[in-house]
Parts: sequence; structure tokens; C-alpha cells
Amino acid sequence: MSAKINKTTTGPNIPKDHPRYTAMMIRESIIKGCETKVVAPAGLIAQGRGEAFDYIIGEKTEKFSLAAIEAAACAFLLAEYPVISVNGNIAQIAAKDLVKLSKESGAPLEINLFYRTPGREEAILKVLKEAGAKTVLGVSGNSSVIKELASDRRIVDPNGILKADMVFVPLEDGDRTEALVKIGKKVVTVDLNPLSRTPRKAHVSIIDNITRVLPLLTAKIKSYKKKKKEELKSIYDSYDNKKVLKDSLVFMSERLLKLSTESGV
Ligand code: PTJ
Repeated sequence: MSAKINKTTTGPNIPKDHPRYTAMMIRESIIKGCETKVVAPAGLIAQGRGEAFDYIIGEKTEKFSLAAIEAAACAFLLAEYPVISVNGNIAQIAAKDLVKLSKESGAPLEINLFYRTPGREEAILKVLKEAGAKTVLGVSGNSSVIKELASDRRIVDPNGILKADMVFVPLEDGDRTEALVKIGKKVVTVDLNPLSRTPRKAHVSIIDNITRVLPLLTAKIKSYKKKKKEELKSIYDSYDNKKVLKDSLVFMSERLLKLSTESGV
């Protein structure tokens, strides 16, 4: 993994040559984010779940992820008004890369939280501003509601997710994905767990770690800007999300089988 992350000041001394140094630093960053309210306590559990699947994938971007990243880049470029939804976990571990994606794609960042506890929006806004974000939606107090959704994620910015035709929703819960699809929006997600409801309901599901995905997606958008609309549409239309989910599960099972043989289990 190459992404830059916020370091903890109080965490353990993790040696740089530790075989899982980057993963350990991300974990420490999430813990730190919990202390500053950027990350919800449930974000620790989400992180653990993600780590488990990343372990099974082998902590590397695989073909099924690259195929989805290509389709996601097309979705950004074909959309009239794409919006990037930001929650606590991704703001904590990938703020700078979110800002870069927003700049390259022209899609605004919108803070949208599942756990709306006092002080979290402000804490996340601070992290995004420090990472270079100029405008951040979802914090003006001027909000609308997606009535198809019961959770607090229903509260959206009228100039953001509400009017977007495409929403990028990494590390998401299934209910919102389903609601967004139902009201006619294109949904692109990133989730390490292909069994989770979100990737099964989204139009494009990138089964990979968000810290690896963001730089690749931003670079792909940059290079695809040279393509004609018809070409982008053709790449997008030939993308098969069900196949990508299937390929990721087959990859994981085969890797586990191979490892079980190698280790003599
Ligand atoms: O900040 P909030 O209040 O909006 O809440 C954010 C969390 C993530 C706590 C909330 O959306 C939640 O509870 O999500 P879930 O239902 O735990 O789902 C999160 C998904 O993200 C899980 O399927 C994890 O496997 C996955 N995940 C965790 N870390 C990563 C990840 N996927 C990609 N990259 C990661 N680094």
C-alpha cells in the first residue's frame, strides 16, 4: 500500500520493517480517529472486518478491482453531477487522496454520516480542510432528506447527494446503497467484503482497500479524460458487476486453498 495516512501520536512503536507496517499504521490511525471523533466507535469494527478480507486477498489490488476501477472512472466522467460521499473512516485514513479525487473528477465531497453524534461533522470537516479541501458539502445546516431511507444517512445536502446522478459511496451500509439505486442514482462503492449488501446492490463495486483504490481511480480518471464519451460508455456498458463479485470470491477461495496446501494444514 502506498497511501499517506495520519499517524497516531500515542500508539505503539511499530517498526518500519514490520511485514504489515502499512496495515498496522492504518489501524493506529483509525484508533486515533476514534479519539478525535472523526471515526465512530463502530468504525473500529468496520476496520477489523476490512482487515480480515484484505488479509485473505493478500493486501494487493487484483484484476477484479482493476476492472471495477475502470468502470468507476467511466461512471465519474459520464455523470453530469457526481458526488463523493465521505464518512469517518475514509476521512481519517484517506483525506488527501479524497481531495485529489475530488479535484481530478470535479465531484464535490459531501460528509454523510451513519452515526451522527455531536462534534463528528466538525471533526471530519477539519480533517478534510487540513488535507486541502476548499468546499465541503453536508455541513451547511441546509439539509434535505431521502425519504426512502430510515437511517441518519437520509440527511443529505440539497446541492450534493440529493441532486447527484452518480454517488461514490465507499465503506457503506447496504440500506443507503439500495435507497440510492431505487431513486435512480448510479452507485459506485469500495468494499473489501464482497458478501456485504452494499457491493451486491451497487452498480460498480471495487473489492479492494480504499487506501489503494483512490490513487488508482484518480489516475484512471485523469487518463480516461482523453477518451470520447462513446468509448467511455462502451467500457461502462461492457462492465459486469456480478462477474466481478464472483471473480473476487473465486480468487479468495482459491488463495485460501493454495495457502492451506503450502502451509501443510
Ligand atoms: O462515519 P460513519 O458514521 O458514517 O460510519 C462509517 C462506518 C464505516 C462505521 C459505517 O458505514 C458502518 O458501520 O459500515 P459497515 O456496515 O461496518 O461496513 C463497512 C464496510 O467497509 C465493511 O464491509 C468492511 O469490510 C469495509 N471496509 C472496512 N475498511 C475498509 C473497507 N473496505 C475497503 N477499504 C477499507 N480500508
